[in-house]
Amino acid sequence: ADTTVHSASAMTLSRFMLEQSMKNQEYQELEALMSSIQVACKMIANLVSRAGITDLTGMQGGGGSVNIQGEEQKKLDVISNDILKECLRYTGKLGVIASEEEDHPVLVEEAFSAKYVAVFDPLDGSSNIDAAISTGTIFGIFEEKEECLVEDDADLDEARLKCLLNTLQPGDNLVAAGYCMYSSSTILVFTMGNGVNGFTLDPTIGEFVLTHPNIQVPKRGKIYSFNEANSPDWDTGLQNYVEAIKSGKGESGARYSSRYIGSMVGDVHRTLLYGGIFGYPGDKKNPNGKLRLLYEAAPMSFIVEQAGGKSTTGKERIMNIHPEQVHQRVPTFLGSADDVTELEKSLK
Ligand code: AHM
Ligand code: MG
Repeated sequence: ADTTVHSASAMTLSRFMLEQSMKNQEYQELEALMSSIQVACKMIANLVSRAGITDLTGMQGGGGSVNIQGEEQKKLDVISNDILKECLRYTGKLGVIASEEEDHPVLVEEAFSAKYVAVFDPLDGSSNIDAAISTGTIFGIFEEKEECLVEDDADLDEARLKCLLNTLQPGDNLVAAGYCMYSSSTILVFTMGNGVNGFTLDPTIGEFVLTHPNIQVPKRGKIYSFNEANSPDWDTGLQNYVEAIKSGKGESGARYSSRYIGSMVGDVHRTLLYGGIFGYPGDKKNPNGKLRLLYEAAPMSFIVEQAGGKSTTGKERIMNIHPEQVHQRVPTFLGSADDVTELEKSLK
């Protein structure tokens, strides 16, 4: 049998973007952004895979370095943030970026009045790094609101402030979102609002190739993915829901399995492919849960909805929420449409 892999005919991410932008002019500028994001993801994938060898596991500065949310920063969190920032800066398309690892949104000076705003979590799930468990990069792209286009003679400080406010947009305004998962393979999944496609990094040619065209999340699954250790602090509606699905007393009658990595990208990726429900609920201690709206919950919600699934706080669509703060948290439930609808009923 011929075992040659004909990579020359593979749909690489670059070719995919080229074809998309030939069909639709609007994607032309996103092409440049996607091309720098894919480079950043390749660099981060490489660092993550060699972290144990190159002494990149462990804490930034030997420990003690914390981000604005009081979380300890890992060396790789900081490096991944720098890589993404640098790669995005030179596209000339971005005016502002907001990141989990930056206290405040950062203005990209090279392109003060560019068209897009990027939000990202450079290395989500980084508490898993030291054990070589999957992690990921999450990103979202908004268009800049008009007020940010700065005139030459404008008061720069005032203009700057207005520009920074551009990051506070609801998920519904996202023009693209995606994640790159660093696992047994490196997989980049993204949407530009016309479906969801997944690309696997082929290390033999250094290119992302289309392996998961038009991802559709199954209408119903059999897996739930929550940090169940927090369940004593959950509200009773949620406790009852999980009790029901694990004992076969839910709507589908199936007995669900539990899977939880503690890495949102991995848990959401599995939910997209196998179906079921992933969540980080609010609880007595943390009423808004843990996940950040702008660069975790909203981009993932866009992807899940584009794949035919649902995403909610339990009370409203996550994509509807207008952020008030860059690092604002939000209770998050997403996955198969029927599973999320069933959960919503029990929360009422
Ligand atoms: P991080 O951004 O600091 O890595 O935290 C986010 C991660 C998510 O990937 C994951 O869903 C969640 O934290 C897990 O939290 P917990 O350990 O409380 O279950
Ligand atoms: Mg994170």
